[in-house]
Amino acid sequence: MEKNSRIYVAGHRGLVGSAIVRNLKQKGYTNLIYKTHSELDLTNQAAVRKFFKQEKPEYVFLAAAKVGGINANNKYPADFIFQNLEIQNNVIGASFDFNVKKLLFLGSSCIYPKMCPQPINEEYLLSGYLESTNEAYALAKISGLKMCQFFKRQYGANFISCMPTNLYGPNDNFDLNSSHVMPALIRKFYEAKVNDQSYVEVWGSGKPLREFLHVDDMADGCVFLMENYDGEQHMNIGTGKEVTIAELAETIKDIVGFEGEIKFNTDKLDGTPRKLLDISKLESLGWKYKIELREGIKATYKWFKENYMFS
Ligand code: GFB
Repeated sequence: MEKNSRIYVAGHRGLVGSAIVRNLKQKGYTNLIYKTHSELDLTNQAAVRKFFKQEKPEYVFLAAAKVGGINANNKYPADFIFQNLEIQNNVIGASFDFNVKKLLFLGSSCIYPKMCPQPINEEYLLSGYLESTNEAYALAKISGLKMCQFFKRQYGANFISCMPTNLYGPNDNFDLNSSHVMPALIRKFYEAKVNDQSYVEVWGSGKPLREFLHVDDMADGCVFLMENYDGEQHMNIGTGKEVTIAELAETIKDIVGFEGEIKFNTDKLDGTPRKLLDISKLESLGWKYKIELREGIKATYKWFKENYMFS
């Protein structure tokens, strides 16, 4: 990938896409192409093909998706599977038909079976039942990952995939009904502090374990893979470290400076008990994360206070 290569970042305003744009610019890539959702609806195949024909991207980061936390995934499975398959098929299909040199497809660690050995090795894919709360999203992402592998195997297309652990950072979704746990708790503890509330409600038992990777590390890993990896095997990306939701809540409570109580609402779902990724394959290529969890949460909280527009 040359510094003036035509690089399309699909989903450039989202959590991951915006971080990839920042990372590419920092590394001196000057010819970035992106379109807002209103300029280009990726669920519209004709519009996507017209865009690829006109813009002729050489490299594609497919970071656009319909995403959400446990609550959104559990409530809207048809939307999650249908819209993500539409987006993936349109972008991967157009990338093949318009001779894109390389495409990086982004998925998620929820593609792995609910109960599989930890840490989760890439080979465990499809070895057991999926977690029910995000089965729809997981099936879409598994299909995208496999589609890239099959285009590489059948046609020699250089389409690769990366499966990240739970991500967080600037430009995340802080809506309390559709967000992931990290932005949700940052907002909940912030609002509890400024409104002098007596407690913050945390969903579930607090017992599930989660791994968190800052999105700037995720973006750096994606650009590293685009620059250095051409294999058929999908690649896990994470930190290899996990915390319980209760520990996460205590950390965010401390960083925000909230002095009230934490209450666990066990009527809410826990979801997958653990999903710690085995990141040894990516580490063997020479890439490792940099941003530790506490430092990343402090930076995200600072961004949140300075940028979030409460709806
Ligand atoms: O981040 P999260 O929504 O998604 O939930 P998953 C992680 C854990 O945090 C669950 C708990 O056990 C939640 O019950 N939690 C506690 C909360 N308080 C809250 C809260 O206020 N909001 C939220 N959202 N969670 C997602 C998948 O699973 O992981 C997606 O559904 C994707 O498809 C994403 O794969 C990376 O980590 O459980």
